Amino acid sequence: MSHDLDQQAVDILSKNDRGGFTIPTARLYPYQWNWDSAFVALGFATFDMDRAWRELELLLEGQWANGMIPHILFRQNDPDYFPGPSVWRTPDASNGGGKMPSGGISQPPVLASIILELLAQGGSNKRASAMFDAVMNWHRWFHECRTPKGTQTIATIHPWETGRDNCPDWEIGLSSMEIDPDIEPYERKDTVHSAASQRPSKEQYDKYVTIIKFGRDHDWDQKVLTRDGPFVMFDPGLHFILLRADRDLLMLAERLGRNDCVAEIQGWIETGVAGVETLWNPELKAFCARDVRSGKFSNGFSSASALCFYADAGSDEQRMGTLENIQRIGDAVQFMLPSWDPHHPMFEAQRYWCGPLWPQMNHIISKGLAEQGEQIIADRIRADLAAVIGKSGFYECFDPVTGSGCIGTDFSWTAAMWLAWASPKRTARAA
Ligand code: 9WN
Repeated sequence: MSHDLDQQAVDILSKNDRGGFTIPTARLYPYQWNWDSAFVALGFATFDMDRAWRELELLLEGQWANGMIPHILFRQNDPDYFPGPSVWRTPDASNGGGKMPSGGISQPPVLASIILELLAQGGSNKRASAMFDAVMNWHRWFHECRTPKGTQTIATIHPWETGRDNCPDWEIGLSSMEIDPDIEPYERKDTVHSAASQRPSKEQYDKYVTIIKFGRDHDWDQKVLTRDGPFVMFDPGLHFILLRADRDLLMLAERLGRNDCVAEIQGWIETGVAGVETLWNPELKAFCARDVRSGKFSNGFSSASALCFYADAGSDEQRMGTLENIQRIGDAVQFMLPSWDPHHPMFEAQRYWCGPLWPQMNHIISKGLAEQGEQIIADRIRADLAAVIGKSGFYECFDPVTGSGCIGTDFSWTAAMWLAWASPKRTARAA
């Protein structure tokens, strides 16, 4: 069976390959997405290292002059997806944007960490060196443009930027904003390609589009969006992923002889470590999202809360509290780790980021736990992903109670995470 799944995973990556970049899945997501591509590169690296680098090189083609790497690159217009380039209306290269139309927000910056992994697997220093400055500029952009009022904690201005679109984490920020009555009428496409019961609500979409309108109305000035935008929340996902990526970027700088960048990166790591305190919710004993303006914490444990190990952040007490939450949740579901706490009233086992488990998130969560000595839980998270893929196939995400697949089929990052991490063949090699 595992041989068949290995081959199926390779076939999915080939099928979703659009000539150097990979779409997440046909119809539902017909463009290149930022963190999807980074994870996909790990899958390609198991059988075609050159193609793995190519994926990342094409992602960098969309970088804006200010350093931001957008969440979606629109190389062509595809009517299957909403909101497309005509809705985002981002600036072109002569006005500070990128070489092609794109989203006006970013996504979790896993890129530096993936480049380091490719190098560890024998990838080329030359190709990594060619990307180094671009990645450095992207991290600088995050530290300058997503730290409201000079705080040390990374915030987001749009739920889509976090990659965890409709996680209940964002309820505080979304409920305190109004839907702009002047948003243009629109037709959703996601609910044509997948079950509406598993996708975000209409009210959430109206708010997502309201934030896009604000961005357009302010020429996508990223500092204005973080200062005055309708939605500004601290995100443990972005914060921990960037902190880990800063640590990995430091190793890259040392390995590639970029001593000129070392002090700047070390400064980012110092503020990143200090900035985790803002995210600590003592009531829940967990790192939680937090509304920047009201200071109110999200009141649930999300999969992003579990990323403190991956970032090597938090005190012993904070890590212990986090572990207790992970264990409690592990006892409540058959397949770890759900994206939202199953004991919370907003848990929904099949609705997008309100419960399902996600292959790419669980990969980095498990990696962090293993690095910090929590091998048993780390192994269970990997075995559970292998089990749900074996049971249901290469879905976008999975019901943590039954293991059934949700939303996108033949999904690229699921195939990549199988090849790079969950496949028994891979496990045998790692042992
Ligand atoms: C918006 C592509 C992306 C992922 C995100 C996931 C979903 C998009 C959407 O799909 O978001 O970016 O339209 O729902 O939440 O993590 O990168 O797979």
